[in-house]
Amino acid sequence: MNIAHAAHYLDDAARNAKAVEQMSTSAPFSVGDAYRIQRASIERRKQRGERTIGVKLGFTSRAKMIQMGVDSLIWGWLTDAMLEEEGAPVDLGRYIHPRVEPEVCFLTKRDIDRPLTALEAHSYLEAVAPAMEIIDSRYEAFRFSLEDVIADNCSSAGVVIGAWSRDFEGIRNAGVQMRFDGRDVQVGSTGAILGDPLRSIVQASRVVAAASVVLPAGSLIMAGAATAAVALEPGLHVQCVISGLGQAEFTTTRQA
Ligand code: OOG
Ligand code: MG
Repeated sequence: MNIAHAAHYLDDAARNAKAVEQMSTSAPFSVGDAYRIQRASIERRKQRGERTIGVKLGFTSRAKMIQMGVDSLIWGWLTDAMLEEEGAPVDLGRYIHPRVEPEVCFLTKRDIDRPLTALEAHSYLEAVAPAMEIIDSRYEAFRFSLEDVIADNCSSAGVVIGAWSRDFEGIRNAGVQMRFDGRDVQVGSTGAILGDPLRSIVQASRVVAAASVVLPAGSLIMAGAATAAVALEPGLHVQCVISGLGQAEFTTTRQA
């Protein structure tokens, strides 16, 4: 596997919003190489002026593992270019085949530079918010192996974050609704995320420490979707409501 070549291939697919063939079907590669490709593609983004603002976890719920047929926890990078303004129109033109999923987002207040225990996790957090991730696999038909999706920065494409709160207890087992135009399209519980979304902090600390990365204070951590993801189309009002925590919303458009 040529790491730089693969990173270029996936980065171009993202920039041009044009799907490409899965890589692992023609040339299998390791999970280690997949993370090397991911890292190299993030370096390309940084060279264009993007800034990393945190990390996201994937496949932290059964619903997501079943939907995508992958059952290992994965992680990827979030950059400032992925932030979509909450409450505002999102232009789907820069996406290939976007899907939205309901998530919980954490904001850290201390550097994370080692594996944390569940008891410590709390003291590393500044705030929590209802959020949505817009995922957009760069692979045709949204189909991939574990290695493919890691190399593709775990389908990361867009993030919408609602109002911040400090109610870390209230999010442990809260009802989750994803709504399109006021209709529920997915319902679930934050408890579906690793049994407790606060565990995503423990998991995130483990994966970054294993990669010898320090996650600076002020980083975002997306805990992973509580339900399966739903395909987006233009002209929708999209809302994620988390009981007791609040909501995040956006509308979709497609500019010609
Ligand atoms: C991979 C990303 C998974 C999550 O929240 O589980 C993910 C994908 O489903 O394309 O973001
Ligand atoms: Mg996600």
